Amino acid sequence: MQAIRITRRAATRTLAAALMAASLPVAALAEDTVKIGVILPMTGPSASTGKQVTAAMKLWQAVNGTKAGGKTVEIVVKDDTGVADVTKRLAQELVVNDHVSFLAGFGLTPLALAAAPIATQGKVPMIVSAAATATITEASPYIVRTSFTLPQVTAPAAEQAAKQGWKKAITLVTDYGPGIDAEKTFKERFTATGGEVVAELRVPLKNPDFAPFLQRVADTKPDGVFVFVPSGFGGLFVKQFVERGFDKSGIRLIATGDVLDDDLLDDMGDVVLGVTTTHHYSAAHPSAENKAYVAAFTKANPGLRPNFMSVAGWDAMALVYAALDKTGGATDGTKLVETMKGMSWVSPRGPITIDPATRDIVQNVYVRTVEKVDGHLWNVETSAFEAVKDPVKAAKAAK
Ligand code: VNL
Repeated sequence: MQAIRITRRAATRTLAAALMAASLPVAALAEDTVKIGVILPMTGPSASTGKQVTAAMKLWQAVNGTKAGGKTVEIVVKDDTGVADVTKRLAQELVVNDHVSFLAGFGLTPLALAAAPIATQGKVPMIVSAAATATITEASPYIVRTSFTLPQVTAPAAEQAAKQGWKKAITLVTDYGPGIDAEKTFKERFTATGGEVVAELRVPLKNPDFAPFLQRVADTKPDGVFVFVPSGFGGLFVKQFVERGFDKSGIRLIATGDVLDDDLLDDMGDVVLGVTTTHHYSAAHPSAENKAYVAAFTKANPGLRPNFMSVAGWDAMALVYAALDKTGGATDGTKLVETMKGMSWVSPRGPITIDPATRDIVQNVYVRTVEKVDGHLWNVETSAFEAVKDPVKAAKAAK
């Protein structure tokens, strides 16, 4: 006992001495450190989003180093547990106590909206690198988005349905912000092609059971069903779709890329071969930038394929670094947001720009088909709509 106590005391003294010796450099270091407070679902049904985004952010630092604008960039990750109130409290703590210069992450729309007032009050840039309801960027002038918007990726899906000869469609979406965006956009665009949406079905976000909704689809017999579910839920949807024999029913399926998410795609099975989706990122995107990204991501995270959430995290870091480089490390939030407006770079997904008018992302949207390549399932891009703006904001601006 005695020996242990002595050892402990000695250890404590050594630690205290070390801290004292280090105290000057530590204070100086704090001045040179810029913190990004990252708030994401790290547990619960959307945990894959937290995992993908943080993995990409860490990879960015492993590849590009930790310095930007002469400062050391430090990432602080917090688990929002999927709850809006928790998100708001964490954002407040990160701004007030941890003095973060950026907030980032935000996996689900209601949680991003809960944090927006904190960004505004604290004048802290809030990089939304997941949530995708069109209106999010309007919730604070400090929000800049590196993910996508549902109207942006859904409009091409409706055109694709018309091209496949659909006359009657049903929409089936998760019942909250991004789902409603997808439902409205699909209906507007599909109707414009002369088609008709004969039923609009909304599935709860919590504990979804698609079976009764799929029964409605089977009974109505449309030419096809358009689907949106958030990242992480596509596996369950496909399972229930197949269980009800839809793959053999003649009823077609078109979805946003959230449904055939790269995080889950390879485990969905051959039943999804040939399914068309529209989205801004596929791990199969055939550019040199993306090949390097996928190789580095997979090496750093064995068994994990990067999905569209990851690439938004990667680009959030690209944006933070570019902004800090441009301000020479100055962290005034208003100035940083101004600096970000209009920035353009080549992402693993293709060329992207921060729209200076809306702070939303302008990017290519790809039409993809599931194919088997070397024994694995991939969303293979077959065509692209270039430099697509969020159509909701573009329509508002045109008025
Ligand atoms: C949202 C939109 C979330 C699309 C998603 O996955 C997604 C959102 C978590 O805005 O809440 O794929």
